[in-house]
Amino acid sequence: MSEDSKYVEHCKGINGLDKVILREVRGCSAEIYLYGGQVTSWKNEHREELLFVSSKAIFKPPKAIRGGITICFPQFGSGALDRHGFARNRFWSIDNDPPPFPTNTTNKAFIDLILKQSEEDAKIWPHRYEFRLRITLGPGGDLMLTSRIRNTNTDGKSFTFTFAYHTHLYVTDISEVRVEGLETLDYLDNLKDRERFTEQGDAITFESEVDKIYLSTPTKIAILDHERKRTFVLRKDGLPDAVVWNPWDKKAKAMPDFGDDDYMHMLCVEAACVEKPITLKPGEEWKGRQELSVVPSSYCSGQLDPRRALSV
Ligand code: TA6
Repeated sequence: MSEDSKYVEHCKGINGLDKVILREVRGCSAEIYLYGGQVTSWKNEHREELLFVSSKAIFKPPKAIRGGITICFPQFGSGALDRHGFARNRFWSIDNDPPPFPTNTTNKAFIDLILKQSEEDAKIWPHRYEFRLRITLGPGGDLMLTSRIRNTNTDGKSFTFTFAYHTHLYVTDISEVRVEGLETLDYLDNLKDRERFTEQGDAITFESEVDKIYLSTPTKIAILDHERKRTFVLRKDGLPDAVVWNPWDKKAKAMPDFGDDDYMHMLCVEAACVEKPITLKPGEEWKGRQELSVVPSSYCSGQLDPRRALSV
């Protein structure tokens, strides 16, 4: 087995869709479908799944795969285009000749994907673009996604977009999860016509449907899975906002590609750029990065130690 294929394997997944598997020496892994440029699995060295994919997810175009990390581009949420844009319903290609990567890295387990304007896109979004996505599994099992979007219009036109890494985290029991780092921030409530509110001062917990866009958040957010004594740390660059979503029971039942009880084991926390859309002139490039890592949670009389969670 060649050196590279020890870290990167090209294979077929569900319904024969092209898939890439990244592996690291300690046993961690990540799986990516070229359909949607979507990460659908991220496992730690104990082979435990860290991302949620719905028990009823459909792996068949044109439907988006429900779970993992969905790429929302060029539109987050509702708007002139279909919900969350078209990148999640397109077939991405392997980018065999990516421009030099901004950061010097020794990582071996990574894949470069590329999405360019298709005839289909041109009918609904008349802009030429190059979307390069590098997905890296670090030696420690961290999962990094770096997007580089360039305006390649030749007609001198700028284009504007919103963006999100629609990340579905697997949690043991949603009612035992806390999110640290979004306290006291302003947010737009998607359940109230994006009306603006200010979050409470304590960590966020969950007991009903939530669909909020937190504005201008810190670059580090912690998601504490009490049951599993595990903390997800989400770091982000170039993505000022963060979306938090759980459909709870009623919405879960209403979604055909979502199991009725799936809401108990998932929480979406999404590095995003929603409030202030990004505008690129021809030749300009935008970069947005999300890094996920897992640390053990430390306890003291049932209370998680937030300082520790956000200090890593
Ligand atoms: O990111 C949260 C959200 O925008 C929610 O409003 C919810 O609809 C979710 O995305 C799923 O959207 P989808 O279009 O995939 O059903």
